[in-house]
Amino acid sequence: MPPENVEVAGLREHERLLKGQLQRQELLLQRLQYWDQPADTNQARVNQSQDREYTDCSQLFTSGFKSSGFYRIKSSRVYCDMSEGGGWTVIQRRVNGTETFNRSWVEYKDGFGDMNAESGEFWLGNDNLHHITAQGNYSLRIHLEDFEGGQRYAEYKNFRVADEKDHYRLAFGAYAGTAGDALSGSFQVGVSEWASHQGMKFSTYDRDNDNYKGNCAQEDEGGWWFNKCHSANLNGLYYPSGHYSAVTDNGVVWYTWRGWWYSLKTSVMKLRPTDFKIDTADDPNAVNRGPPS
Ligand SMILES: [Ca+2]
Repeated sequence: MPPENVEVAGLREHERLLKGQLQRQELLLQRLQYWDQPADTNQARVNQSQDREYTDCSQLFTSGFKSSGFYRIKSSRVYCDMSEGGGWTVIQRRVNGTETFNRSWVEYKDGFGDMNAESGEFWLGNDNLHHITAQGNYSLRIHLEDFEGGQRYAEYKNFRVADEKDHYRLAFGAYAGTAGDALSGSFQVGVSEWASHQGMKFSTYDRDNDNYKGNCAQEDEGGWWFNKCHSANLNGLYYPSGHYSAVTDNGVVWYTWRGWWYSLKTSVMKLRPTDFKIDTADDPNAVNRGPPS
């Protein structure tokens, strides 16, 4: 073999080795990305394109991912609720009290809870809330259930969470729904001054940013946008049955529906761009009506 051919053969061999290494590293990388995935929710994510960064669940929905489950958007793992028109990025879920929501500033910042089970309880994290809502105009939809089988919802336009420097300050716009506008505290004259959550900073037991001489997060046992202290606290203490008595109103509270002394069974908070267009053909909940025959 002439020397130049030996050199080419050597380079080819080297190329083959490198390609093999690359393939193995890619596989490893893929496995690392999915290592925390339970088998049953793997499907949606595995099929998710790796070369595209989704801004939220609404983009995934319009890209053809129509089943609820865990997905990846930007740098975080999220639960997408593809019901109720689809495209909802879930930011909070309480269903059975498995997870404690009385957590530190850092835990609320990064998020906590069960991000594996389909109905796990979690908080997506204040940094994530900020990053998602800084991308555009988002609506917040809150789904609530009591222990008697009742269901209500509250929706707010222009939901926005500031960054950590501004203590994850809350802003929201017009209300619509059936649960009442507890967030603004406008249900009763004179109440909003101390009960409104508009413009409030986030507080945790170890970071008191509220307007109260004491520490709302400590007394009410959860992190929230407390004022002095609240008319809604969906991160409060979970009680196994609705009515409760305590030194203070520390339950999972939505005042305008069940009052301060009833702790709700279910709370789900989720986000979607306000201008999201629901295509009824895409809506898995829509009743399919064929043309008259
Ligand atoms: Ca205080």
